[in-house]
Amino acid sequence: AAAPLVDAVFDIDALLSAEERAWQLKARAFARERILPTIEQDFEDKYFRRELVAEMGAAGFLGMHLTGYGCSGAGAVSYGLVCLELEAADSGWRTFVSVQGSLAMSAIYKYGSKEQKQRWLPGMAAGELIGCFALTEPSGGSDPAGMLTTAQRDGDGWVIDGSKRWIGLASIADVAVVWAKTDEGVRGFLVPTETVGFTATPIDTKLSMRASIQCDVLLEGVRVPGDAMLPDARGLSGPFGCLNEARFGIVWGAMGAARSCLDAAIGRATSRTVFGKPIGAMQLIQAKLADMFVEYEKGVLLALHLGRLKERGTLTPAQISVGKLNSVREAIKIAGEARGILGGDGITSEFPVMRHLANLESVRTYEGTDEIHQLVLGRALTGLNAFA
Ligand code: TGC
Repeated sequence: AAAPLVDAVFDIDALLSAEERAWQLKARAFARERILPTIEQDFEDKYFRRELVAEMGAAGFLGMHLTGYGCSGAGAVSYGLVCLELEAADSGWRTFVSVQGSLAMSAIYKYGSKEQKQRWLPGMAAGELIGCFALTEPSGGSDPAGMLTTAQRDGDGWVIDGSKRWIGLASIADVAVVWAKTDEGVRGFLVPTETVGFTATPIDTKLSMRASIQCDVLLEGVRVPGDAMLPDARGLSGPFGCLNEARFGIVWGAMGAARSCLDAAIGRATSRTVFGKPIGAMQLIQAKLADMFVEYEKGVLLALHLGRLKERGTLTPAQISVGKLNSVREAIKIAGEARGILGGDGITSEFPVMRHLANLESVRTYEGTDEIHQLVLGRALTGLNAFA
C-alpha cells in the first residue's frame, strides 16, 4: 500500500524495524481493502460488519501484543502501528481491536487461571469468540471506585447484580469480563453472555462510532461458578491495568484519524481553486496545514517514544496519560481544521473528516476523559490528589 502523503514528507518509517513496517503495511492494506470501501455506508446505517472479525483474527491483529494461546506476540510499536492504520479508516474498528485485545483478552491473559486462558484466548485471538469488558456504569465512567455492581457469594459460586453502560461489543460478545464489588473489594468475573440474567442492549442514539457497537448491560441475579473469578485481579488495579493497554492503543490510533483528516485537507487544498488559484496556495491555508502537520508528527513521535518505553517494560500510567491526552486532543484539533479547509464539503460523507471528528469525541471521552488525564498528570507533578 502506498504511503499516505504526509508520511512521505517526514521519514518516521526510518525509525521502525522491518517487522514493525510489515505489521503497519498489513494493517494499512486491510484497512484500505476491507474497511474503507464500506465504512461511510456502515457509519450511516449504524452497521457493525461482523464478518471482518474473523478476518482480523486471521491477520493476527487480535490480542497481537500477547504471547502464546494463538496470539501474535508482536511488539508494542507494531501493535501501535496497527491501531494507527485501523483508526485511519475508522475509530470504531480500532476500538474493536482495543476492546477485544487490550481489554477483554488482556484481562484474561494478565489475571486469568491457566484453564480460563486455554478456554477463551485461542478462540478470541482467532476472532471466533468475541469478548467485552464491563466496567463503566450508567452513573459515569470516571470513578470506577464508585461502582454499584456487586457479586455476592452463593455456595461455591457468585451472584452478580448491577448495570453497566457503554460496553463495547456486549450484544455480540461470547464472554464478558465483569468487574464487581465483593466483600473482598473489586474483583473480575468471566461471564458467558448466554448466562441467565445477562442482557445487552445496543445504544441506538449515537452520532459517533456508528459503525461499532456500545451497549447497556443488565446483570440480574447472574449466577456464575467460583472458577469464573479472575484469580489474579484484586482491587481496581485489575481493570486499570487493562485500561493502560487500551489507552496505549489510543495514543497511536488517534493519530491515524488525524492523518486521514490531514490527507483529505491537503488533497482538497491542492485541488480546489478560489480567487484564481488553489486554496493551498493561500498563506492562511498553508499555515493551517503546517500546524496540523507539526502536531501530527509530534503525536506520532510521542507514540513511538511511549512504545519504546513499553517494550523496555518501563512505561508508567502517567506517561500513558500524556499520550492519550495529547493524541486525542490534537487529533480533534486537526480534524476540526481539516473540516474548515474543506468548506461545506467537510460536513458531507464524501470525505472522512466529519466522521473522524464525530468518532474522536467518543475517543476523547472513553478510557479517561481529557480532565481525568490532566488530573492524573497534576497528581504526578504535585503529589497532590485531586480525586481524594
Ligand atoms: P487510585 O487510588 O489512584 O488507584 C486505585 C488502585 O488502582 C491502581 N491504579 C492503577 N493501576 C494500574 N494502572 C493505572 N493506570 C492505575 N491507576 C490507578 C492504584 O495503584 C491503586 O492500586 P492499589 O493496589 O493501591 O489499590 O484510584 P482512584 O479511585 O483515586 O482513581 C483515580 C483515577 C481517576 C485516575 C481512576 O479512577 C481513573 O483512571 N478513572 C478513569 C477511568 C476510565 O478510564 N474509565 C473509562 C473506561 S472506558 C470503559 O470502561 C469502556 S470499555 C471500552 C468499550 O467497551 O468500548
